[in-house]
Amino acid sequence: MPLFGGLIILWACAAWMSQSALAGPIWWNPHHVGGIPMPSDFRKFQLTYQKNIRRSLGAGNCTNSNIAVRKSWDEIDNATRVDYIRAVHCLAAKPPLMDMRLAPGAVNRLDDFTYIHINQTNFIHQSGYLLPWHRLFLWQIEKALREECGYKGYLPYWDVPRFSEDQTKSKVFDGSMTSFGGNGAFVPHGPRRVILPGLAVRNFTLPKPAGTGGGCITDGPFQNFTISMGPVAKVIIDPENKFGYKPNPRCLSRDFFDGASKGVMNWANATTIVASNTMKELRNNIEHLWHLNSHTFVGGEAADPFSTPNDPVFYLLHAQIDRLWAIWQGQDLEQRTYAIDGNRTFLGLAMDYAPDVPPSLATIEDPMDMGLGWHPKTKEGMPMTENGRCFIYD
Ligand SMILES: *[C@@H]1O[C@H](CO)[C@@H](O)[C@H](O)[C@H]1NC(C)=O
Ligand SMILES: *[C@@H]1O[C@H](CO)[C@@H](O)[C@H](O)[C@H]1NC(C)=O
Ligand SMILES: *[C@@H]1O[C@H](CO)[C@@H](O)[C@H](O)[C@H]1NC(C)=O
Ligand SMILES: *[C@@H]1O[C@H](CO)[C@@H](O)[C@H](O)[C@H]1NC(C)=O
Ligand SMILES: *[C@@H]1O[C@H](CO)[C@@H](O)[C@H](O)[C@H]1NC(C)=O
Ligand SMILES: *[C@@H]1O[C@H](CO)[C@@H](O)[C@H](O)[C@H]1NC(C)=O
Ligand SMILES: *[C@@H]1O[C@H](CO)[C@@H](O)[C@H](O)[C@H]1NC(C)=O
Ligand SMILES: [Cu+2]
Repeated sequence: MPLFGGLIILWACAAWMSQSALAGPIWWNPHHVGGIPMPSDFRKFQLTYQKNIRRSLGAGNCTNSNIAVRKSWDEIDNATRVDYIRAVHCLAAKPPLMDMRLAPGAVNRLDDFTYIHINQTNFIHQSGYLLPWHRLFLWQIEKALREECGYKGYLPYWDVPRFSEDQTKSKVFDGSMTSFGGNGAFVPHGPRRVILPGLAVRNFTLPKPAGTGGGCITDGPFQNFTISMGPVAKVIIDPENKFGYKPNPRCLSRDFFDGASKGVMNWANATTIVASNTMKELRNNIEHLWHLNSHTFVGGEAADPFSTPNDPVFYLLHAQIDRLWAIWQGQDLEQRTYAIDGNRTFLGLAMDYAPDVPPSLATIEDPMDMGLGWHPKTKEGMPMTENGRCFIYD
């Protein structure tokens, strides 16, 4: 049992195949990917999902020939990785579009994303909005990378289960200039409990296990990256800067914690997730077997439930979560696309700053706040090939 396996408090925030005939139209590179190959039981779910999505495409704008294929970072080509990293730096060099009076620490275009994630954290984790909100969030950054910074590919995902035994074997974290960099420098530290501000429960805390880093990352293209907002979840909350909106320029830190990956975010648990029978089961499995663990594994900035998008790997981490939901939905698009489960707030708790949000069950008609004035209904964030969305995961 991993250290945190029994905790009650949980925040929310492929290159192998046995039958080549199954490859279909999906791009596939069987070489040099490494890690633990996808087992056939998971592959079965993946193929059903891909087949059902492609069959569902009609004569609309999303077709079999223009559908975006979101691939594993380990399987895209080097040039696409270089281009993605370039585009992230490009957004980091652009001014924010948001009103900086809301958050003087929001200094670049990436911070527009981090800001709204902080602002919405207590509604979009451990709630019914977790999956649809993050789906639209990912779609927005993918669009910004492509339209504002000329990125030619689509959002990649971190192939977590393939590298569950040693994530540094993945090209996501191998420390090369085409990765997101590796662990943070080792800084001696123990486990801590941090307070999640805003919940109307006195000092609601989240445990943070001690990993093997803790300091600034020392390699890769984000080595000298400066982040500005946050941290938000802290041992002591400063009432003058409760949500970390003030500028706080600093390096990107990580704190790899193997206990959240090894024997946890493996193929068996990925399969348990996509094999869930109901939406309630799916959401519970995603939150407890995967979502918290993937943030906890990376640690440092990525483990702050509010300002976690400060770590550029956040988007690949959430693309994997979105992919697991997509595969589950794709087993039965008719029954599952709009399935929802969960409360309107974090664990149904009241918030000290939003007394008029009833902490009741979320519905697909509820509006969500995506930032910059966009308030789509929850149901808009659920399908993958409608409302301007058009993507499939390989
Ligand atoms: C990938 O691209 C980077 C940057 O251009 C280069 O340094 C590296 O050698 C390339 N790696 C491979 C495997 O081609
Ligand atoms: C989020 O932003 C709204 C204004 O758009 C503000 O009223 C609210 O207090 C903010 N919440 C947090 C947690 O920052
Ligand atoms: C970061 O800064 C150091 C010191 O100036 C430099 O040696 C290193 O190459 C920089 N790394 C990147 C990825 O720019
Ligand atoms: C909550 O945490 C603050 C420090 O951030 C501390 O001063 C206060 O005593 C704590 N309150 C309770 C009820 O534990
Ligand atoms: C799934 O993850 C849990 C920890 O969240 C772990 O205890 C369990 O052994 C894993 N299941 C499998 C089948 O590996
Ligand atoms: C939260 O949702 C559960 C069902 O998922 C429901 O039983 C409970 O009443 C809700 N809590 C609140 C405070 O509305
Ligand atoms: C579909 O394409 C048409 C023609 O290019 C365009 O006018 C319309 O806005 C598109 N609809 C969506 C939902 O993207
Ligand atoms: Cu989140």
